[in-house]
Amino acid sequence: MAKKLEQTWRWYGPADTVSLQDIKQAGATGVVTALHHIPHGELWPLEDIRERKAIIEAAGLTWSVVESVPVHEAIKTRRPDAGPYIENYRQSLLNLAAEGIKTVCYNFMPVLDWTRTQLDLEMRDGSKALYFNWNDLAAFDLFVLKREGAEQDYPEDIKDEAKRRFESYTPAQLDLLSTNVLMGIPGERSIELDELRASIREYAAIGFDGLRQNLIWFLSSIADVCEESGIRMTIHPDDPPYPILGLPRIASNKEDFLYIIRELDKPFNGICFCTGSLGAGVSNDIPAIFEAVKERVYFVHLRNIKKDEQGNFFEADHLDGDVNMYTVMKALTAENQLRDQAIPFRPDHGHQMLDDLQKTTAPGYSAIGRLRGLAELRGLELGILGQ
Ligand code: DNO
Repeated sequence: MAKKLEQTWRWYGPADTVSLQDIKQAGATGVVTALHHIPHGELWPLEDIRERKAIIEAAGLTWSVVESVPVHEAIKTRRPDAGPYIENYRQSLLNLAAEGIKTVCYNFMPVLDWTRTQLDLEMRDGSKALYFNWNDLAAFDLFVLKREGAEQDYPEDIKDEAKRRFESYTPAQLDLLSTNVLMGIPGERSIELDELRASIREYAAIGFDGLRQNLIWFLSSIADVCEESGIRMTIHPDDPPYPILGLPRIASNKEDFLYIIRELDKPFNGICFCTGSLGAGVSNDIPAIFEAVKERVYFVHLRNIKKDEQGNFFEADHLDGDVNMYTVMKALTAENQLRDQAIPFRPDHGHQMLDDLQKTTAPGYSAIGRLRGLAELRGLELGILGQ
């Protein structure tokens, strides 16, 4: 009998408006969560991990993946004060492993996590999706952030349109654009403009090669702990997968991932294969990337996007978009047959739809759109497995 993937669901913890019961009704068995109340860089105490695990298990679910144990900026930039943050990271991993939670997602994106310019793009069916638009990003970059040298990063047509938009937007629209770009993970804090400016300067000095080296240094610094405790680290791709606001990006395409897994060639050094993040890259061939790195894929985000000629993209329905989800699912289910442990996947983001349109929900993480996504994806898997 063919093995099924593990169906998981991201939960932002007890404060999430989507409950553990909702997750069960969506049909997921695994929970993906993090201790969002702990500031980046601080130690995750055993007690807090136990408490979260107990809440999840009391609901009849399991905590399968941690998304994320955030990597502090001092580590990403390898500042002289990085040492204590590395120590905290190592101990947090040990504490998680002691509770049997051994798949950990993280990212190495400078300062900002995922970036969108709009969180409520209306679809033809009236549902709402997250959206990334270069003209708006440039409007923010050139006229709100006023980043030095930003003019060199955009073609003329985008600069013209950005100026037009900046001049026509109301102060409220401009505020909303900034809020969207600077937004952090729900329950975690957003970045301030001045902080972003300072970081941009810091990363300019580090550059692409420096950031790559910092990542390998970070992984080397936690390697013994991961190997001894059986932790598998999974790096999340950059979202979107290209440099923005002058910040370097090092996990955006096949070459990046091959570099990361070969430069530190140990099984603990794995990948969170996010089809939506990678899919936004104009030259990214998603099935080809999976084929190249699949042995190191320990966690999967299934999401779709639609791009236009300018490279702008919106998040499409899970089975509809530029990513051929059938091909991806076929490769994924085949790889899953080779594993002792089922590969966990989660429906990543979903449209805000039906009753959720009236609710305040974490952007991308309303219940019904993800429930639809998960249902479609599990149906696709079942169809492929033929049982
Ligand atoms: C967005 C998420 C990301 C992801 C982190 C992983 O919805 O996929 O925020 O959790 O980048 O560290």
